[in-house]
Amino acid sequence: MKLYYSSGSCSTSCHITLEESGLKYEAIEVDFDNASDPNLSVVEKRNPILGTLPIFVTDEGKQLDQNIAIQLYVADKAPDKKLLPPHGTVERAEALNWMSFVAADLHKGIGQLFGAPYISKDAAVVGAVRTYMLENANKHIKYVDDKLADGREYLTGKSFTPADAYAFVVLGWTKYLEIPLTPYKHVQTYLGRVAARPAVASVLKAEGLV
Ligand SMILES: N[C@@H](CCC(=O)N[C@@H](CS)C(=O)NCC(=O)O)C(=O)O
Repeated sequence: MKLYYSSGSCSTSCHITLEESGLKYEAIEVDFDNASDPNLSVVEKRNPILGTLPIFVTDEGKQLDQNIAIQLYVADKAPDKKLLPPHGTVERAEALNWMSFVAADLHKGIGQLFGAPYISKDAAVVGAVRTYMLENANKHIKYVDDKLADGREYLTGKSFTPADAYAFVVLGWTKYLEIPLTPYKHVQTYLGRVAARPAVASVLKAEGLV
């Protein structure tokens, strides 16, 4: 299995889930900030319209390019690691519910702030857009904080799932976007807990993020 990722982006969550799975894989960095990175041509060839990562290639040569699908595939390939509850259970549906929330709501709610400076050359417009986006981002962070307030260790309860890998990465963007997490004590504790997992620490190191 081969994962193309860019450091600290949502594709890092696939990297974490691969590392948590204990399966054999190859992780290849693509540096969007370096126009001469030869791996940029992989993105152009494999995902020409969207131009996004992750790009994941199975041992059979099939390609996946969506975080949820990649991580479900990896989790199912390593059943002994119990990264997801069994098929057909409501617990699995709950994990997918979280994956869906992170991909569709949290990722977009926080991630869109990276684009705010490019919306207009007019600083007042950028400021107004940022204010609007911040409100939306905070709403989604608060949703997570409220859920964690019941003392659960991970999003679905006691066990780490790929939803945690994905939420950890996306919530981590708040530091680059200058979104204070001070009002979100449970999220802060949660991020520390996930960061302390050996597989997560190892991926952060491999990607040069610590
Ligand atoms: N819907 C995709 C989203 C993928 C995505 O948005 N990737 C971003 C990084 S988080 C990307 O590669 N953006 C291109 C860039 O940074 O130039 C998924 O869930 O995998």
